[in-house]
Amino acid sequence: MSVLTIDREGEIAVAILDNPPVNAISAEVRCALWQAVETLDADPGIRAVVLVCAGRSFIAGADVKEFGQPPVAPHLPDLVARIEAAAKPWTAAIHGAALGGGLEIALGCRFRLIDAEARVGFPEVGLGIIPGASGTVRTPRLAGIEAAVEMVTSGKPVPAPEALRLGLVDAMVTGDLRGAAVSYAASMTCGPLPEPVSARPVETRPDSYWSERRAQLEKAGEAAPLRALEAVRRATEVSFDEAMAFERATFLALRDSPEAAALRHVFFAERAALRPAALKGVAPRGIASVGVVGGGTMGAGIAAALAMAGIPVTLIERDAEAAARAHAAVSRIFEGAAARGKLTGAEAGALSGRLVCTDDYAALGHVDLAIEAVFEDLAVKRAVFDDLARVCRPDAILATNTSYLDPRRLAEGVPAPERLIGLHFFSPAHVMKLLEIVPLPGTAPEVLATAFDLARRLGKMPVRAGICEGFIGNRILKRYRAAAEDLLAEGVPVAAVDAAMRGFGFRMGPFEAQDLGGLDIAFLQREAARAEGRDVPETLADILVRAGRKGQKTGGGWYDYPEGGRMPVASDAVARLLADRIAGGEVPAPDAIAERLVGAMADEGATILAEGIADSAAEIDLVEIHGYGFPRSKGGPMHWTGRG
Ligand code: T1G
Repeated sequence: MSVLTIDREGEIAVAILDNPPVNAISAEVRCALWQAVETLDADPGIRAVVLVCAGRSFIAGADVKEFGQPPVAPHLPDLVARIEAAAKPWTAAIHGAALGGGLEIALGCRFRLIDAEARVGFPEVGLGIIPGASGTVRTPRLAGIEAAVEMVTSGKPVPAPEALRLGLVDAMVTGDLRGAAVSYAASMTCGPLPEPVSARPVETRPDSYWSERRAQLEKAGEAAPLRALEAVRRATEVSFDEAMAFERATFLALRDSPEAAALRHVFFAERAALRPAALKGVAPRGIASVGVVGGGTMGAGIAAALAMAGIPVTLIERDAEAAARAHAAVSRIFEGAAARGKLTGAEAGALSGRLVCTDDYAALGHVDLAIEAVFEDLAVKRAVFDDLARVCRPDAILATNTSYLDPRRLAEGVPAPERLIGLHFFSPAHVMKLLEIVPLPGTAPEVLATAFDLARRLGKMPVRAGICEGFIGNRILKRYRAAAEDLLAEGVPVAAVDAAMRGFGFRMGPFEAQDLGGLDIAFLQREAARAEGRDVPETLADILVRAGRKGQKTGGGWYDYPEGGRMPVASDAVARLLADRIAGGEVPAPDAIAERLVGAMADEGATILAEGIADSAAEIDLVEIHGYGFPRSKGGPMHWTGRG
């Protein structure tokens, strides 16, 4: 079936693009559109053309799957120019989203209509590239320089009303978009046509404008937005054709960069993770209400995430006072979301009003799913599961949020084990996207499918993890920290390790992160394992914790924090405490330090993969990106070391 069919409504041709799932611009689509321009230009019975798309959306951009191959003619910039120069003017009818090359094709049309619910944008920087078919050159001519800079450097889509206000589109439609576009094309092509966008003038801005915007973008440390800014600036300072040549050269150079390859890897990995092939055809259960046991940091965050996704929540605490504290904690999360503009004040108030916090377990009698998020202790969690088995419906799914315990031990004796599952949220649970989903040996496929469906509703990034200590993420974290301590033992200063990992793209290095979170958390887990008789070698962190150095909260950990502040300084005390564990040695270059630590993460990832704890290297990358701050533009440890 052709990707493009032509209907006729009187003298108006309606070109219907149908390239599921999102009308991406493949080579076939480019050829079909080019041929349509030629054919319709030569058709004496046609006065104008309307371009509509079948399916859920207008064109979502160039076909990212083609990026690894040499570009094939007709190239998109040439197609956009061909549409713009068509003898029969084209009108784009945008529904869903017109993104990247899709918006560029629309800008090549003489008119643009948009459905009121649709959005337009240039997400290219999210793929480590910039618009490559006139987005940085036509947009400033149509919507002005400030709007063009914001769109191409942020990658954020613009809703229909804003697109209309900016002049990106000519009319906004509610209802029959195709009919409105045909009428619009028929009426607007009776008289003189507006100038093609490429022929319109563009303003200029002083150097100070560009240097201010550059300074803002440099803080984020990503290359593509800076290159996009350059391209828009060039569009205001040289001819249209020169600007197009600069944009195209910049796009092609970035498209072949390691960062762009990494971001494409993540793009496809995320989509595959949200809909795992193993669950194809397995219908999830509906989750209409959820119980959360435990109103501490994790429980409150989980309850907030559920409530903000529109799922009624009942939170259980041990007594009325603790329940009230939990209600206040969750309400503060809603208020914080409102302060950041993610909710209105009224929405935050309504969510708080609907949240049920109680010490009465019977309140969980109706829930479809109950999640325990109590203290990380086997006996405490086992008791909660016993209570849940007693009060919840016999078919209610029971989940544990444990991060280190073996879910099989928690589930011993719980009736209907097929409904048990691990849902490992990351703190703060209403912010962190990663959700490790840990099925038990007897977990029913529909329960697993329900967990993935819940993750999608929460806007989380779900990854199936097998049962082992630390599942995927915390197991790699342990290896990462051990490798960092090995560098210390070789004489590399704490600050040099942290600086190297910040330079690689992490927000914090391994030592400063431990100081922030507290060294004692992992210390207590090692001590518990030792108490069970397991062989857990002493770590350098153990020495610090035993000396009372637990991190920022005790005024010192790997660093000192003088005057109770949060500014780290190198610690003589640490040097003394570890003196007999640290040999002298030369300090490797930052890249070598990063290579060593990322390599250690990837080595552990390879073992995790071999053991079947993870289903793919790409999912290990997603765990590290969405749970541990691995820089997205490096693709994850497996991708970056060539194992992804
Ligand atoms: N190319 C190829 N496949 C794509 C695609 C694309 N651009 N966009 C989506 N898909 C696939 C996706 O892999 C998934 O496949 C299915 O479509 C549904 O996607 C020259 C150079 C459009 C908002 O970056 O943001 O144009 O897993 O699950 O949640 O200047 O997809 O089903 O096999 O995300 O409804 C710029 C990327 C490209 C847009 C829809 N465009 N896509 O979201 O569905 S570069 C983008 C999205 C460019 C020009 C430059 C979203 C969506 P599968 P989905 P969704």
